[in-house]
Formats: sequence, C-alpha cells, structure tokens
Amino acid sequence: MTSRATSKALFSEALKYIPGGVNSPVRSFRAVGGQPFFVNRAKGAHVWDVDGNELIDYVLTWGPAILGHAHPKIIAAVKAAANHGTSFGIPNPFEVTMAKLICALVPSVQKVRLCNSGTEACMSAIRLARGFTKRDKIIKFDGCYHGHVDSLLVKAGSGALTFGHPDSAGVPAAFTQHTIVLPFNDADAVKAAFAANKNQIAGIIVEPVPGNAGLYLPQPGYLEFLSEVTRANGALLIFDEVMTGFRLAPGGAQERFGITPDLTTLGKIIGGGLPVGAFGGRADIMDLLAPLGPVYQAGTLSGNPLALAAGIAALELLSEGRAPQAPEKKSEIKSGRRGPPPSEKDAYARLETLGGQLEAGMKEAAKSADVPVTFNRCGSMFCAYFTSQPVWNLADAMKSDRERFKKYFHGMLAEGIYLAPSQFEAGFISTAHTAADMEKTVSAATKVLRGL
Ligand code: KE4
Repeated sequence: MTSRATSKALFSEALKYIPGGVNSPVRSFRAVGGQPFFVNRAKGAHVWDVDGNELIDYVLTWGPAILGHAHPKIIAAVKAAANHGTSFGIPNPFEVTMAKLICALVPSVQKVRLCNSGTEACMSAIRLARGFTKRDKIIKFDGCYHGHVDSLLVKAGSGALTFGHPDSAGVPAAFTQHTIVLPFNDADAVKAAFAANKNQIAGIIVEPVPGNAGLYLPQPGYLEFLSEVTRANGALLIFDEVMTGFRLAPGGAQERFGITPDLTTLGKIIGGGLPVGAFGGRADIMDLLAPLGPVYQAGTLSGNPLALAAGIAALELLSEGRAPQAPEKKSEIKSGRRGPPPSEKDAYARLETLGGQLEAGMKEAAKSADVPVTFNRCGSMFCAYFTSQPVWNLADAMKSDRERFKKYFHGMLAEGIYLAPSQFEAGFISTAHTAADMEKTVSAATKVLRGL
C-alpha cells in the first residue's frame, strides 16, 4: 500500500468521517497523548508508518500476528482462496478443516462454531451457558474484557478501562443486572457469590491469563479452584482464550495450566489476521445450538473461506515441529511450564526463549535506571507496570503510574519500538521477532527509563 499523505494529515481527515478518527478506541492514543501514526505496511515483527518510520511491533494487531506480519504461507493461502471466491454463505471445506484443527489442538473442544469476532464468540458462549443451565447470572472479573457485548461491559478491561469509565453509556441497567463482577484471584469472593446466588449462576467467564488490564497471572491453584467451584455448583466454566488461545501453547492457557473448561472462546490467531471468532466445548452443550437446539446464533460471514484459509495456514505453521506431548508431571502443570524439551522448529519454544530474554533485559533496565517497574510475563505475553508492588489483579494494576507510562510509551516510540498505547494492554512477541530485536528493545528501554 503506498500513500503520500502523512499520519498527521490522514488523522485530521479521519477525524472528519470516523468517530475519534479510529475504528477501535484503544488505537486513538488518547490514553498516552499525541496522535496515532498510520501504518503503510507490515512484515515480520516490523511495521512501517506512512511517514517512513520503521518500528519493532509488540502490538501485532492485538495478538493475531503470532507468526509476524504478512507471513508468506498465510498470504499465499489467502491469495489462493480468493481466486475461488471471497464468501459463499454455503458450507465450504475450509470450515471442516478449521473445526477439526481446533478440536485436535484444544482437547476440551469436542464441537466448535465459527463466527467473526471475539465479541461474538463470548456473547454466544454466554447465551449457550444460560440456555444449557436455564440460569441467568454470569460471573466475570473486573479488568477482564470479553468484547463489547452489553451484559459484559461492566468493569471491563482494555479500551473500556483505559478511558477510566469501566462501564459504558448506552447499556441499560437491566442488561447487566445478571452480571456479577468479582476481583480476579480472590477465591473467597467467588465462594460468597455462589452462596448468595444458589442455583442462579449459569457460569463463570474468565480470561485464564488476563491480558486486558496489562497482564497478570492466575495465582497457583486459582484456575483449578474455578473449575472445581463451577462443577460443584452446577455452573459452567468458560475460558475466554481469544487472546491466550494458540498463544500460550497450541492448546492455549488450558493446556499450559492443565485445566478443562466446559466452553472456550477463541479469536485473533485463528484468523491469521482476518476476522474470525469461535466458541466450542462439550458436545452436549454445543448441540443446544441452532439448527439442532433452541439456542440461536448466526452470522453471514461465519466460516468465510478467506479468513479460514489464513487461520488454517497459521495453525498449521504453529503446529510444525511440535514434539509429541509427553504425559505431564503435576509439578510442571502447577508451574505453568509444560511439554517436553522442544524441537528447534517449535514456535512455542522460540516464543518462550524470546520472552525470557525480553523479561530479563527489561528487569535489568529498570534496575539500572532505578525506576520501579513490575514486569509480568506469561510465555509471549507481557506488561511493564510502573509500580514497585506485585500486580495480581485490577486493583494492583490501577496503582501503576500512568504519567510515567505515557512518557515511557512515547520514549520507546521515538526509539523505534511500538508498544500498546495504553498501560492496560498486553504486549505480544511473534516468532518473527529476533534476539537482536530484544536487544534493541532493552537498550532503548534502558535509555528511556533513565530519562523518566
Ligand atoms: P474482538 O471482538 O475485538 O475480536 O475480541 C474481543 C475480545 C474478547 N476476549 C478477549 C480476551 C480479548 O482480548 C478481546 C479483544 N482484545 C482487545 C485487545 N485488548 C482488542 C483490541 C481492540 O478492542 O481494539
């Protein structure tokens, strides 16, 4: 794509026709000040803006580009599929291939329905849980974001949190009266909610590793607790793996932490950069979906061949070089570290190595600059919070010094490093990032942090 207009000119033009000049709020830079740049092209771990600046990209279109941008096999797959038509509204072979891939890679998913976004996937999974249990209430956790579905835009994360008004205008109280919001990593709060709402809670929806208030991890045993408490109360456990799915392991966070949810929502990576969402799980639950059962869900472009061609190519690339999974020792599951010694082609081994290099370097940079930073990481997802305290939930994350984050963000951008333009977003590493990219990022951080 070539464009002679500058980011500045494009943004002022965009503001005339698009609310806030963006098609998704978090892109607007309102959380960090300044104006967004406009991208001209992207390749591998790098993007080039229309003003000619090259940046190392840690946003990766908010997670999907786990193999880097414009991977040749993904581009070729999309081009080949496009020659046969862009959408049919008729069952096509790609749908069967994708469904089989998801069921093979995510063992808890016995059946899956494809849709067009993570929001759709989460909205539909909630409806399905309510239809299956014939109960209305849903537990979510503050700081967790499950798309912009009305009933879940309550103390949501991501853009909703970034702007400081966690709830959204336009959502009638009646639409959220069945949504119970609890702090993450607090088992007692969940027990109390079930005790106070006996036989009324359809399920818990949770990001197993929350990435929409920065990044924080489940405390040891917490995800196992959620599995047990839902089962004990006849409720369903819904893992929202739109972000963690196929990122933290081929089977997502549920493989990494050894948990079997009842339903799982997916998105991002399974579209290879094109719009795809999916939700799946136990066949006895999924078979309640129309046309088999009474829970309605639909989509004009669901299963479209282009997006699935891209997603299938991505999942096949991610599965290459996977050493056969040896039976896991409990201790490895508890630590979140699983799997046999990886083969050199194993994408997940590469992501783990690069993540470890970045984490060590960033912690060293903060220490040498004497700036309090809590750097959280899980595999190839990370977040630097400007606080000396550990961050295990939203309340901890909110203690981060956002003014410092703003300066850090713009300092890194000036050094050619593009981080998420909000303290309340996760960073992502791709297999296209290199050790040299990590070194450049760490040396930039050392310089920027010293100047804060
Ligand atoms: P989409 O509707 O944006 O495809 O997916 C919603 C969603 C659901 N669940 C999780 C765990 C998610 O992270 C998301 C979307 N993630 C944000 C990034 N934090 C999307 C970025 C944006 O809104 O522009």
